[in-house]
Amino acid sequence: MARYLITGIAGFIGSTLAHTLVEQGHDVRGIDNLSTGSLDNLAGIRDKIDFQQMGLQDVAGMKSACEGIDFILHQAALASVPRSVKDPLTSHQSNIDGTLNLLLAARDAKVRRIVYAASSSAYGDQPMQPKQEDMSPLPLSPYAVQKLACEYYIQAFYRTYGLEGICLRYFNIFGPRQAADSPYSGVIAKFTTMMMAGETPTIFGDGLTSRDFNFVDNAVSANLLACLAPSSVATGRVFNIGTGRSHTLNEVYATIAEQLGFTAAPFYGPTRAGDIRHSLADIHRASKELGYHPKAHFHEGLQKTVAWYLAEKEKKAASTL
Ligand code: UD2
Repeated sequence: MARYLITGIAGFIGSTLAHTLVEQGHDVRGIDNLSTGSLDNLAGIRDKIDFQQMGLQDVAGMKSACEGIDFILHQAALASVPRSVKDPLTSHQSNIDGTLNLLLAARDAKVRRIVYAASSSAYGDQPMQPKQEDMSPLPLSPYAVQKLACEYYIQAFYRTYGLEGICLRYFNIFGPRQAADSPYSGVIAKFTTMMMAGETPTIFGDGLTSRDFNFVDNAVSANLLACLAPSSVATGRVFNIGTGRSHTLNEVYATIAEQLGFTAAPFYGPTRAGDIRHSLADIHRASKELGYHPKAHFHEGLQKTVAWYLAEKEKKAASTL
């Protein structure tokens, strides 16, 4: 039985990882500053994990959090491209300085391996599709720079201190528990909850912008595989964690609308600053070296996601009766 530290455990992906690891009987410690995460996401497992409310900037806290840990699944970040465009300094401090604190603590505590939630935003508007890991990165937004910088830190910590690391470049992960209550929420969470409230979402751009939307269960499996991978691939290597298929925003809108019986046409607004036009993963490296095979497909994932938001709404309505 391995001991895991999940950073950002109260967030969308961190909490999904925690539920899976607890089900599998592992020892789970988690930290979160609850700035964007919520303890509601840990309902049902709160008493089975060692949770501490702290941020990555807490140097002494990082030290104690890393003690006795085998694997760190580093999910904590101030996510969102537009948030980083609006306030680059705050996201820099959280994403880069925070990660460096964690890496120093992990090195000193002799943690076996860190698995890092990197981002497909690193590719920027590279014209070639699908995106392959050995393409030169071309980050457009501060968020993309921050996520890429931490990949380099992970590589440097392997080369200089021998700390094993794997960088998983997530391609637009979606699913249950993704926060929907912020202007920076992911597009699927936002569209679903808006339509459920009878509000018409706005598509930024012409609707032909595309993303490799990947259901959260696939990201969870990638993390678990990354922990099991041989040391020869834990040298700071980068892996695309997508599906190999992309969908336009028009398609996303239409699919969610159909599931909810929402009939209004979308509003269209200006393109968002820092946005990439098309994003599609080549997943051959992850498949060959990690054994990653995304089992959950877009439509099935979207159905589960919409069903989850509907059930949450019912739960909330019942609790206020
Ligand atoms: C980026 C990364 C993703 C992850 C994420 C974390 C890329 C390709 N992907 O996601 O891997 O790191 O950041 O935050 O860089 N949109 C609308 N209407 C809305 C909201 C969004 O049209 O109300 C559009 C948005 O302009 C974009 C697309 O939906 O074109 C997806 O936006 P998002 O914020 O869900 O994710 P994105 O692509 O910035």
